[in-house]
Amino acid sequence: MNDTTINHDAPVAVPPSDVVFGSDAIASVLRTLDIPYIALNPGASYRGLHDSIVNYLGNRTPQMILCLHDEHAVSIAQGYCKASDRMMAAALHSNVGLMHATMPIFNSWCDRTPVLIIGATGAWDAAKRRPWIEWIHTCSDQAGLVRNYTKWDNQPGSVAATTEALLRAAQIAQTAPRGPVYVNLDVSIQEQRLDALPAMPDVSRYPVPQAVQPAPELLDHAARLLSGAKNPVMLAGRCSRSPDAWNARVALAEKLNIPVLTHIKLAAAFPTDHPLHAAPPGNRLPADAKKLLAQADVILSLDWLDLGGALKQAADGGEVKAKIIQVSCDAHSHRGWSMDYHILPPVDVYLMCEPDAAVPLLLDAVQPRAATYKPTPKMSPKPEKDLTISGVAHTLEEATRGIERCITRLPLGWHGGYAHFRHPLDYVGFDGGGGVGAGPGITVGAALALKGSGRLPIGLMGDGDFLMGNTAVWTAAHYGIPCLMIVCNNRSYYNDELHQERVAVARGRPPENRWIGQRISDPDIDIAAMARAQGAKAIGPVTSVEAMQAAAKEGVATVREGGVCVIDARVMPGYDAE
Ligand SMILES: Cc1ncc(C[n+]2csc(CCOP(=O)(O)OP(=O)(O)O)c2C)c(N)n1
Ligand SMILES: [Mg+2]
Repeated sequence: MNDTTINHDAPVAVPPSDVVFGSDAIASVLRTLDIPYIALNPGASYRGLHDSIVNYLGNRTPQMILCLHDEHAVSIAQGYCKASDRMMAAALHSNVGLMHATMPIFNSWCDRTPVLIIGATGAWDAAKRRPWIEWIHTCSDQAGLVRNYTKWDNQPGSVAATTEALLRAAQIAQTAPRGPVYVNLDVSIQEQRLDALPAMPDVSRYPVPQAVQPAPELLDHAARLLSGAKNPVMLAGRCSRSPDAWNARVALAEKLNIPVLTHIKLAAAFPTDHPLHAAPPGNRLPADAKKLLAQADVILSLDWLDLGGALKQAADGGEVKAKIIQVSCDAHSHRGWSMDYHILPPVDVYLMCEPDAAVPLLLDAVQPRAATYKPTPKMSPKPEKDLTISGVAHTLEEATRGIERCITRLPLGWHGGYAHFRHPLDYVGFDGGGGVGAGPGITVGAALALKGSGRLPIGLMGDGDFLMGNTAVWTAAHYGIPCLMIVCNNRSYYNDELHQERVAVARGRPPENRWIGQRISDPDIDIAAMARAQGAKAIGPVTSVEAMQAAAKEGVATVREGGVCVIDARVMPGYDAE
């Protein structure tokens, strides 16, 4: 469990030579930036770079992670970053690979995840373009395909300009609010012969800037509001995976005796079994959470994903009276195309910085507050007669008791009370952009980051999600990246069955027809066979609670021994999530 290395596709020795090419310099910059891996599906538009990574760098730093779909390359990089706070690269073939990968780029954008995306194009100089293929794979403003959901893009015109572009891209991607960036490499710049390898930049002089600190007077104002509040509430939103930052949040909550809410779409931000954790997170605000917010006099939002939406739900047509303290620098990423900024919230004190920067300062500045909040009893999943998502959750709890785990994905029907998160790495949150098919890739990427940590990566995902992204399993099997995928297989795009039912009911039409165009049965898909075909251990179909108990145990044991395991859990359709 403690070996951090993955399988390495080792190149044969390359005879020493003084001859260097543009892409050798570009690959060397990636190494200088300490990019650990580059996930990719190959393409001739970056055959120069491909050769340089293999034959010039020996396929190390970055090491190639071969993917069977361009989408997985970006999802894996996103998952890696979610579990490590560390940037990874993905390479995409000219326009078509990029087209395939637009969805996970959008997911990464909404998830505020830095992914260094290396694109490529046929020669921009038309005189150098190979006939046909390089003409169809060259387009004006290729980055225009993804500009609306990347932080920055560039198509550098020389090797020197590429070096600068990569340094800038890495810096921008990792500056909060973080996000994907796109650098498009011209095939002829990659393949041009150089007289010598240019000097590598001193990357320490192009650092990611220090976190912005909140203005003292705003901090003081926020601290006074919180210290004097009668019914404050903390919304623990986007934050890093740092245990220190986690401990500071817990200490702040305890000093203020403030009830805390967390978000099911975001990574773990607060221990959910803490007496101050007020309600299990749901897709919508649970009733208890709405009540708390409606009665609050001060709300501290630590970069809550959708503060305006939470206030709207709590106000129920009226207006939330509380003073709002917003700690977020997310507005730096708000632009015209995507509405992923959600409803505009009213704010009384606005600390435009990351919560991780503000929380330790608030902890010092606030006065201890006497408890006014009475904890509510916490629920846990109960086994039912038929296998349900609740039953899967229950058996997984039993199979992982005493074992550190990282939940890399949750199915849509999951209830926030099914599992507790007690560490920042217990849960890495959703996909960001609601793009179905990312679950397997994100799981493999998170597992890559967690390899050797002793923490067991477990992705619980819908069958629709798994079926779109399932060939990421091969990448995990090939590189020896241990992870467990539990497919909560209701043989349906069930979320959308519910939509069809709602529409039919609203129109007075038969809801019985909701399954048409939604059910994935007749024939049932043998998900275990799909996993087995790619070299993973596969269990299922699992159709009873007893069989699921055994499957969960076997799956956990397989992954602890370094294997990849997929369980086809045939769950009854039905959602417990609010
Ligand atoms: C790329 C993409 N296609 C379609 C959708 C619409 N959609 C949202 S949820 C969903 C169903 C997903 O099915 P599954 O993963 O099996 O989960 P279930 O709804 O059955 O719980 C679909 C198709 C989407 N969000 N993303
Ligand atoms: Mg389903």
